[in-house]
Amino acid sequence: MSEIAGQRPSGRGRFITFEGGEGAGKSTQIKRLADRLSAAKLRTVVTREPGGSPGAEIMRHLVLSGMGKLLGPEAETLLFAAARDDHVRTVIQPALNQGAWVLCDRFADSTRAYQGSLGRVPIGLISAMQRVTIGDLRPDLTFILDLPVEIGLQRAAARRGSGTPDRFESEDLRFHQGLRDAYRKIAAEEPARCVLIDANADVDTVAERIWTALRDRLLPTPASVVSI
Ligand code: T5A
Repeated sequence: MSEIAGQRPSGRGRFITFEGGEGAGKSTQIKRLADRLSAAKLRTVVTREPGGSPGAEIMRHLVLSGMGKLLGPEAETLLFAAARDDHVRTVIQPALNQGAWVLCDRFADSTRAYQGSLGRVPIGLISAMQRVTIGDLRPDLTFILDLPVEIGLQRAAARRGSGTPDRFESEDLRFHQGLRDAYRKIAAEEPARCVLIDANADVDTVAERIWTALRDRLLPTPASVVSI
């Protein structure tokens, strides 16, 4: 039987976030990791932002439709913050309190990169909103999936088919290059929390890179892994 010793069922679980530009492969890799953790008998909760709770999914609809953009960068950032507040209170924190491993597709780094670096919303305002929405909550580990923007956009377009690009997919190439730079900067500034993953490879190879990093960071002693 596959099993990982050292799980803390009565303590706080683990909070792992996935970040990156459009079409980087976050959803694909979260599913892979969730399957692997579940096979190792760890309770996992997969969620996403914007969204992840009924209230936050309403906000998701607003921002991805482009309605938030019409209100201006600060107001659009407030919509993301309101969604995060509901998501953290009703989904993420309760799951962590029950010892689950929470895998979240985007979190606060998305606000820093999209609204902060690219949207020019002052970092002081973003930090103030963050104090309200997430308090002391920080991911134990953040995977930043990195790949050339053209490849990510091609993947996103192929998946979308004849559908319309959303609010952020519609931005120009310079925006997406800036986004990639912003994420690389976050990874460089916070190496204890963030791992930059080269996502320009096939799904299995990227999944293995993520698994290796997770094992090194969160399951540090070989003795803690009984068999996987
Ligand atoms: N946002 C979000 C903000 O501006 N501020 C915030 O605070 C927050 C939280 C959310 C948008 O909101 C913005 C950022 C976003 O623009 P979304 O619809 O949730 O939008 O979309 P994204 O999070 O951007 O995610 P995507 O759906 O674009 O891409 P993923 O999840 O990174 O990629 P995935 O796994 O769906 O893969 C895309 C396609 O590529 C294929 C997949 O099969 C799929 O078809 N693929 C690969 N192909 C080849 N090789 C690989 N290794 C592949 N991996 C996946």
